[in-house]
Amino acid sequence: MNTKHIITALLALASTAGAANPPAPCGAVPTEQQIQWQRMEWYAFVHFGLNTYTNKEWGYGDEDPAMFNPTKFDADKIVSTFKQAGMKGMIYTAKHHDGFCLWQTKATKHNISQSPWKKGKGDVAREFSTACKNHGMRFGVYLSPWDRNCAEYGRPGYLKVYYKQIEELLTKYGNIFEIWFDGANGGDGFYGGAKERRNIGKADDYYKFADVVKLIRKLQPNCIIWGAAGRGDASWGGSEQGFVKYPYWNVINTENAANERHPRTLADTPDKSEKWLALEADTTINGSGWFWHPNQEGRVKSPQKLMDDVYMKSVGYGANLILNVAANRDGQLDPADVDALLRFGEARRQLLATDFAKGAKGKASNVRGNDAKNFGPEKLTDGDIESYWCTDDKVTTGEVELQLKKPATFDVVRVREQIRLGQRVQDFAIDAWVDGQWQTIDKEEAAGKSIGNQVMRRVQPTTTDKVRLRITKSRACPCISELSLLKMPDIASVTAPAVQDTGLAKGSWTSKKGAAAIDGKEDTMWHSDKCPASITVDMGQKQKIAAFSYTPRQDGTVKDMTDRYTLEVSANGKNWKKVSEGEFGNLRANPIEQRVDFSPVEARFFRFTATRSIEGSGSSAAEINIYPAK
Ligand code: FUL
Repeated sequence: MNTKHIITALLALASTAGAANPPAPCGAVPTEQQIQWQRMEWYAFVHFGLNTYTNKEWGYGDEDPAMFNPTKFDADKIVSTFKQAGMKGMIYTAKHHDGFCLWQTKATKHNISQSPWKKGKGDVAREFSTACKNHGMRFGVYLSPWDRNCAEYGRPGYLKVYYKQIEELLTKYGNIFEIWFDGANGGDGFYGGAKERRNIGKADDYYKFADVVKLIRKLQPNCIIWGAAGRGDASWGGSEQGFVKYPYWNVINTENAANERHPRTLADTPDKSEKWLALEADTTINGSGWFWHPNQEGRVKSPQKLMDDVYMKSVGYGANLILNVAANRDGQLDPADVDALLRFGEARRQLLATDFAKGAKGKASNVRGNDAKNFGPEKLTDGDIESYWCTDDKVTTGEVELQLKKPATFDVVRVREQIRLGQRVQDFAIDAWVDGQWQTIDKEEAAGKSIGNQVMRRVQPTTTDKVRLRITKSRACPCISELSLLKMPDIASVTAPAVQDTGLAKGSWTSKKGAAAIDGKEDTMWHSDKCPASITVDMGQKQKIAAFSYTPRQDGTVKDMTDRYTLEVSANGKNWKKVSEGEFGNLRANPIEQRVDFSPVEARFFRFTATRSIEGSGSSAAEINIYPAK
């Protein structure tokens, strides 16, 4: 038998040995909603209300609604700026502590119907939620429990008002991905003219957060509840500067949930009172405060600071980041804030664009049940966040050596655990093969403690083709889903990308078969087993169009990936005219959005036909955009 035969025989043996079973979860695990939410990474906060006009951070509750008149407010423009920065959604302060509601509510008279804007018919929550829907962004609301306007605040009567507000926001504005209950409470206020101090005692008892959580679960089971005295799904990061403390643990003891300490601690052995409570770090891009202020010029955080002190210390430590970009009195974002946001967004995009470990071969000290197919070391580099390297149950330490395809230079190492199975790792180290020996490269303070959804460790700039991950302490067998090697761009030289034309808003488009290709989400796709295959889209109204773009499937597969097409248009859905046909090049190596221009034409309908696929006999498209004629 030569070596090849021995390997074939061993592989055959391994396959008859059967697949190993996945390990049991360890301790508290996240809900599906928490998992999806943690994968969002970051989104915007927009503080915009009467404080915008009074130059205050907290309104007393007697402010005049007549001040609110943002004549240039354009939700679409704001939301597309966030999208361009790479954010995944936004949360709007529908009611701040001053009690003024910026949607058409029946719960209190102190609302936007009293303002001159749009003759009292305006609804900021509605405009933001529609814009988010049109751009494939998620929408959430901030609803302050503390209400300095309501006469009943501090008494049981207020709860009816407050619950009604929750109900309205969660039933009239589509999917709400997160509801934010600020912790600031009690104290003095207008309270319907009483102008006194009201003390609510323990917030959890007064607001009855247990009931609030039940109500929200009933109305929108997928909504992440922030705050609510630790009864929700996520809580405060512990600073308003946008960082969390490391090591950061998702799993905490329920008794501590209401009064968390930061950094959190993790028990060596899981116990029944554990709860998965994710963290969100919050901060504002402009140093002048959460609301827009006339003196905010020159106070915006630089892209470098946003990367070093905010992003790397929130998302990089495993938490989510909510970054506030306030709208001004016209209802627009401050250009300096936007510039910093887009430059930071571009730097983040560049940081994450290339993973030098992708596809690297691996050797592990232990593989669960010797089942490399399901739990082998190469799961770390397959670009699939769900698959993971895992050891046998009793083995709680271990290492993986990765052999890169070619030497690379990197200075950030990202590691992810398969959090569906709990948070396990308590200590790890990252080494690189440099000058003929292994050197530990993670030199940060508290190097390599927690992992969770992800950690990004800054390491000394290293050039090598061999990297090693060592798990030195874990509550149970480690389940590591990814290891990535990234390079931080030179942020000072990153420029904001030219304002991207995102195409026509797609919120009111319809398509029988192709809904997933026009939903604004690249992680969903239209798929057909056949090729050629078509999708027809009704854009709702006739308009002059001059280009379209196609984004191929984004799930890492080339099977059934369409690379030849025809595009036809129609005014009535019956008579069709071909406006373009051709090939999308280089998709196998670089499956990105490709735009095709054609001669301007009036159309209400378009039909995209996939006429060839790179591999397989089916068709697919992650997203199709249409661009108006200029
Ligand atoms: C704080 C509030 O008091 C601030 O005004 C702001 O809304 C911030 C996000 O949370 O606790």
